[in-house]
Amino acid sequence: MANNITFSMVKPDAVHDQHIGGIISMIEQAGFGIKAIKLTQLTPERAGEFYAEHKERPFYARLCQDISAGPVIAMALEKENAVVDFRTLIGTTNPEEAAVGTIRKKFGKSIDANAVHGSDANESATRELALFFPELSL
Ligand code: 3AN
Repeated sequence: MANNITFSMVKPDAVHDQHIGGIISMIEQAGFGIKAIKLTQLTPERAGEFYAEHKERPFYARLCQDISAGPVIAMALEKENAVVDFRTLIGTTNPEEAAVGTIRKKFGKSIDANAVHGSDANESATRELALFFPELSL
Protein backbone atom coordinates (compact mmCIF):
# COMPACT_ATOMS: atom_id res chain seq x y z
CA MET A 1 0.00 0.00 0.00
CA ALA A 2 1.15 3.57 -0.68
CA ASN A 3 2.75 5.40 2.21
CA ASN A 4 0.56 8.46 1.76
CA ILE A 5 -2.64 7.87 3.73
CA THR A 6 -3.55 7.38 7.36
CA PHE A 7 -6.66 7.04 9.49
CA SER A 8 -7.55 9.45 12.29
CA MET A 9 -10.41 9.94 14.69
CA VAL A 10 -11.29 12.91 16.86
CA LYS A 11 -12.34 10.92 19.93
CA PRO A 12 -15.57 11.40 21.94
CA ASP A 13 -13.85 13.42 24.69
CA ALA A 14 -12.63 16.04 22.20
CA VAL A 15 -15.90 16.10 20.23
CA HIS A 16 -17.75 16.65 23.52
CA ASP A 17 -15.38 19.49 24.48
CA GLN A 18 -15.95 21.17 21.07
CA HIS A 19 -12.40 20.76 19.79
CA ILE A 20 -13.29 19.40 16.33
CA GLY A 21 -12.44 22.69 14.64
CA GLY A 22 -9.23 23.26 16.59
CA ILE A 23 -7.96 19.76 15.84
CA ILE A 24 -8.84 19.84 12.13
CA SER A 25 -7.18 23.24 11.88
CA MET A 26 -3.92 21.81 13.27
CA ILE A 27 -4.19 18.85 10.87
CA GLU A 28 -4.63 21.13 7.85
CA GLN A 29 -1.88 23.50 8.95
CA ALA A 30 0.48 20.52 9.17
CA GLY A 31 -0.13 19.84 5.48
CA PHE A 32 -2.57 16.92 5.58
CA GLY A 33 -5.37 16.79 3.03
CA ILE A 34 -8.75 15.40 4.05
CA LYS A 35 -9.68 12.65 1.59
CA ALA A 36 -12.78 11.52 3.53
CA ILE A 37 -14.49 12.65 6.73
CA LYS A 38 -17.60 11.63 8.67
CA LEU A 39 -19.24 12.08 12.03
CA THR A 40 -20.31 8.70 13.33
CA GLN A 41 -20.68 6.73 16.56
CA LEU A 42 -19.23 3.28 17.16
CA THR A 43 -21.30 0.56 18.76
CA PRO A 44 -19.46 -1.30 21.56
CA GLU A 45 -19.14 -4.25 19.15
CA ARG A 46 -17.46 -2.17 16.45
CA ALA A 47 -15.25 -0.56 19.10
CA GLY A 48 -14.11 -4.04 20.11
CA GLU A 49 -13.28 -4.82 16.50
CA PHE A 50 -11.44 -1.52 16.04
CA TYR A 51 -9.27 -2.08 19.15
CA ALA A 52 -8.91 -5.86 18.69
CA GLU A 53 -5.11 -5.63 18.91
CA HIS A 54 -5.47 -4.38 22.53
CA LYS A 55 -7.73 -7.25 23.65
CA GLU A 56 -5.25 -8.55 26.21
CA ARG A 57 -4.49 -5.17 27.76
CA PRO A 58 -6.01 -4.35 31.17
CA PHE A 59 -7.68 -1.18 29.91
CA TYR A 60 -9.39 -2.84 26.89
CA ALA A 61 -12.96 -2.76 28.28
CA ARG A 62 -12.62 0.89 29.31
CA LEU A 63 -11.09 1.75 25.93
CA CYS A 64 -14.04 0.21 24.04
CA GLN A 65 -16.48 1.92 26.38
CA ASP A 66 -14.84 5.35 25.98
CA ILE A 67 -14.53 5.26 22.19
CA SER A 68 -18.20 4.27 21.80
CA ALA A 69 -19.48 6.76 24.42
CA GLY A 70 -20.29 9.49 21.90
CA PRO A 71 -19.76 10.67 18.33
CA VAL A 72 -16.34 10.69 16.69
CA ILE A 73 -15.00 12.40 13.59
CA ALA A 74 -13.38 9.75 11.39
CA MET A 75 -10.95 10.93 8.71
CA ALA A 76 -8.80 9.59 5.90
CA LEU A 77 -5.77 11.90 5.75
CA GLU A 78 -3.39 12.25 2.83
CA LYS A 79 0.22 13.38 2.88
CA GLU A 80 3.58 11.95 1.98
CA ASN A 81 4.77 9.77 4.87
CA ALA A 82 1.29 10.16 6.39
CA VAL A 83 1.37 7.57 9.18
CA VAL A 84 4.69 8.64 10.70
CA ASP A 85 4.12 12.36 10.27
CA PHE A 86 0.65 12.14 11.78
CA ARG A 87 1.96 10.25 14.82
CA THR A 88 4.47 13.07 15.28
CA LEU A 89 1.69 15.66 15.02
CA ILE A 90 -0.52 13.97 17.64
CA GLY A 91 2.25 13.30 20.18
CA THR A 92 2.70 10.57 22.77
CA THR A 93 -0.19 8.53 24.19
CA ASN A 94 -0.02 10.37 27.52
CA PRO A 95 -0.81 14.06 26.88
CA GLU A 96 1.23 15.07 29.94
CA GLU A 97 4.35 13.73 28.22
CA ALA A 98 3.48 14.99 24.74
CA ALA A 99 5.68 17.60 23.11
CA VAL A 100 4.58 21.21 22.93
CA GLY A 101 2.86 21.89 19.62
CA THR A 102 1.23 18.45 19.39
CA ILE A 103 -2.52 17.86 19.27
CA ARG A 104 -2.55 15.73 22.41
CA LYS A 105 -0.55 18.32 24.35
CA LYS A 106 -3.10 20.96 23.41
CA PHE A 107 -6.36 19.01 23.59
CA GLY A 108 -5.71 15.77 25.50
CA LYS A 109 -6.95 15.55 29.08
CA SER A 110 -5.50 12.21 30.20
CA ILE A 111 -4.03 8.97 28.84
CA ASP A 112 -7.53 7.58 28.29
CA ALA A 113 -9.04 10.86 27.02
CA ASN A 114 -6.26 11.84 24.64
CA ALA A 115 -8.38 13.64 22.03
CA VAL A 116 -7.29 11.88 18.87
CA HIS A 117 -6.37 8.54 17.32
CA GLY A 118 -3.80 7.98 14.60
CA SER A 119 -2.88 4.68 12.94
CA ASP A 120 0.45 3.29 14.16
CA ALA A 121 1.55 1.60 10.89
CA ASN A 122 0.54 1.41 7.23
CA GLU A 123 -1.09 -2.00 7.86
CA SER A 124 -3.20 -0.56 10.70
CA ALA A 125 -4.18 2.39 8.51
CA THR A 126 -5.40 0.02 5.79
CA ARG A 127 -7.44 -2.02 8.28
CA GLU A 128 -8.88 1.01 10.08
CA LEU A 129 -9.72 2.90 6.87
CA ALA A 130 -11.58 -0.18 5.59
CA LEU A 131 -13.65 -0.30 8.80
CA PHE A 132 -14.78 3.32 8.50
CA PHE A 133 -14.59 4.03 4.78
CA PRO A 134 -15.23 0.77 2.91
CA GLU A 135 -16.20 2.87 -0.12
CA LEU A 136 -12.66 4.25 -0.51
CA SER A 137 -10.51 2.48 -3.04
CA LEU A 138 -7.05 2.32 -1.48
P1 3AN B 1 -1.69 5.32 20.76
O1 3AN B 1 -3.11 5.77 20.61
O2 3AN B 1 -0.76 6.43 21.17
O3 3AN B 1 -1.20 4.53 19.59
P2 3AN B 1 -1.90 2.76 22.08
O4 3AN B 1 -2.13 2.18 20.72
O5 3AN B 1 -0.83 2.18 22.93
O6 3AN B 1 -1.65 4.33 21.98
O7 3AN B 1 -3.23 2.68 22.91
C1 3AN B 1 -4.48 2.88 22.29
C2 3AN B 1 -5.34 3.74 23.18
O8 3AN B 1 -5.48 3.07 24.43
C3 3AN B 1 -4.72 5.08 23.54
N1 3AN B 1 -4.97 6.09 22.57
C4 3AN B 1 -5.36 5.40 24.86
O9 3AN B 1 -6.66 5.95 24.65
C5 3AN B 1 -5.51 4.03 25.49
N2 3AN B 1 -4.45 3.70 26.41
C6 3AN B 1 -3.18 3.38 26.11
N3 3AN B 1 -2.45 3.14 27.23
C7 3AN B 1 -3.32 3.29 28.25
C8 3AN B 1 -3.20 3.17 29.66
N4 3AN B 1 -2.06 2.83 30.24
N5 3AN B 1 -4.29 3.40 30.41
C9 3AN B 1 -5.47 3.74 29.84
N6 3AN B 1 -5.66 3.87 28.51
C10 3AN B 1 -4.59 3.66 27.72
